[in-house]
Amino acid sequence: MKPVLLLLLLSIGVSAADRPNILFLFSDDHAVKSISAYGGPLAKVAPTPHIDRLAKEGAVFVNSFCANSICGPSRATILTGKHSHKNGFMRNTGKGFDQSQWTVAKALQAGGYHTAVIGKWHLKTRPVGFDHWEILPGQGNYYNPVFIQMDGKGKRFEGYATDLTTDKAIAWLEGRKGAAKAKPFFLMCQHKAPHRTFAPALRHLDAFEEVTIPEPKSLFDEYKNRSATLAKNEMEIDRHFDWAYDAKVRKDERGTVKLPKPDRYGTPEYNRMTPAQKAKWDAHFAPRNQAFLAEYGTGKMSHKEMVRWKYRRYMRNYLGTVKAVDESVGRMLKYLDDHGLAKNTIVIYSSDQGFFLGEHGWYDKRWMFEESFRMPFLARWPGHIAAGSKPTQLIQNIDYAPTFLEIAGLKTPAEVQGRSLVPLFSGEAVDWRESLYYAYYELGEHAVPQHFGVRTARHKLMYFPRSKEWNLFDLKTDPNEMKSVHAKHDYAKTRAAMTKEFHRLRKHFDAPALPK
Ligand code: SGN
Ligand code: CA
Repeated sequence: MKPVLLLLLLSIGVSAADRPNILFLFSDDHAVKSISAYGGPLAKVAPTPHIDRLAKEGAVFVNSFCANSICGPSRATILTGKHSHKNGFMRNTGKGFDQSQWTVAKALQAGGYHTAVIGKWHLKTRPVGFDHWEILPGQGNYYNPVFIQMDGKGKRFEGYATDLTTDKAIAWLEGRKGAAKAKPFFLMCQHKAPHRTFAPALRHLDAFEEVTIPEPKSLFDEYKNRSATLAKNEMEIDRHFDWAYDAKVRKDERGTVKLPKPDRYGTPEYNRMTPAQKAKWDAHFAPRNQAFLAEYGTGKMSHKEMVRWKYRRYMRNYLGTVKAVDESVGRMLKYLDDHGLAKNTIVIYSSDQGFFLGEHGWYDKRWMFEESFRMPFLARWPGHIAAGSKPTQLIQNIDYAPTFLEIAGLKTPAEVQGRSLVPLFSGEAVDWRESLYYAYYELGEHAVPQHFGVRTARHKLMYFPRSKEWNLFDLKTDPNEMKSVHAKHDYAKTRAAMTKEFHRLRKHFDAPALPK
């Protein structure tokens, strides 16, 4: 909305309070594959009915991506509408987010919104631009977590992080009073789940025991025909998924059975639990671990069977954590319904990046491959977003800030690099971008190299500076990205066009020189 229009509305009696509320529901590492509204093999096995409600009553953006597939950088991009090299938060390690810069939270607050962030923050420096905040320190914990209060002190709460984050978000809405309540709200409700260590609420430990978990085609990827850096990764379910920390087989449960590596991190989440919580945990895991250990101990379990067992254990826990996130979305939507807020609130569900659920043999994210490059993005805004629509445009987290601002009737500064998604809400054709820029800058965690790239509707070009390798994927003929066609004669034209587009985007976004 233009300021003139806003003035006009105000003069005819539409108060600023009539501006829509913005409820941003967010999670950490939630792969689109584990949201049933996105379809796919897990949709039947592990439905997410509450998140799906947003798709039914609003839109599911089927081509939504991040700019840099890692936690802090994605969050910094959301707040600033800019690529990592412009907001300065290029990797999780480092000084922390520079809070002196422009953010959408500051703009909304200054523009008359009542603002809050609750849950995972992960930007190191304290939130600015929020009237209220209560955040997890760093990665936070699943069980009996500490939340940092506005006085800077940590306070421990008994319970499960996803439930507590939801309780606190609802309590903040419930506690809005007086002049603050007269304002529209901007609430970021941000979960730790389903991030590592993939620890479900105790009530969900059994939730996926009886279902058959489908296996991705590339679970036993041998990393041929692509950058040599793939084989050097340290995020395989086989070689890196920790037995105690990730797979939940504690050392003290193993008797004489010796498990292969790795076994590095112990059981910090289990150690946080109360005796009653531990008893519930053990009632679920102990018999299953004993059955596995007995079988493994016979020496007859093949290596592949063992990897498959780890994969299923990983998935059941991951999907278990998603179930509580889905319930949280349900509770938030019910709160809006019960308080007459549904109509004038835009609700968005998203997550900081995607995640590998066994594809290429992996857990974790970082790579520009589809599973971790994609971000869920669902939005409901009655009367404004066509119900049941599935926009196919290429969107990215640089677009969220300008979207919030347009919804709020506020101006987007020229320095913002994303575009408002509001024109896509009607479901009609609009003139839109045809490519996305990607940049990953971390320096070696999980042994993923820095890489940069461009994606169009059909192709993806990736550049790995350290090894000076280029990979090109044809997503139509090779949706699982198993073979680079960069050196193929048939792709000479595409290769030239994609390379040109890569450099055009780098110039457009004023990206720094590529590392040598
Ligand atoms: C932690 C995890 C990693 C994960 C990073 C980044 N290890 O370091 O597996 O890749 O976070 O995740 S853990 O032992 O602490 O769980 S991010 O979501 O914060 O970017
Ligand atoms: Ca994350």
